[in-house]
Amino acid sequence: MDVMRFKLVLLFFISLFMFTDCSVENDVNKIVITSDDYMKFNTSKITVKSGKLVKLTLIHTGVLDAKVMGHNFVLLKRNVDIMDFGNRAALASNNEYIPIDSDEVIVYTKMIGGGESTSIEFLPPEIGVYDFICSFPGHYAMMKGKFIVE
Ligand SMILES: [Cu+2]
Repeated sequence: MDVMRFKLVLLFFISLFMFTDCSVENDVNKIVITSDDYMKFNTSKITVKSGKLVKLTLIHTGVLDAKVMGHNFVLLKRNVDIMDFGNRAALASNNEYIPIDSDEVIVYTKMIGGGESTSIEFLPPEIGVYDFICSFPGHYAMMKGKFIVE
């Protein structure tokens, strides 16, 4: 292979790599949410682009154990009553605080304690506004927000 052809081939692969890298970034909704020992999420509004994979990471920046200050991220379907759901979730300690056989949840993370993090990937639901909460007993009152698909 002569030098010219080698350079062309090299250029081709470099551009391919750059293009791939770029498009991957643009095709993913990368979301990072933090939570703490004070029963709070760092945000009450998450906006994602329709049709693009969501990579959501939940971080617990506190030190308290999951048994006393556990947090998760639960994305609810539309028209789900948060208080009603939250009260039933509180009884489901043996199921990550998700009511067994519930069809009200789009997606949820596992329950984590201080110093831990967890990630999930999912395709967003159809365009609209949804509620997200932490379903640890009593937390939904403070730990909730809007998940907007646009
Ligand atoms: Cu919580």
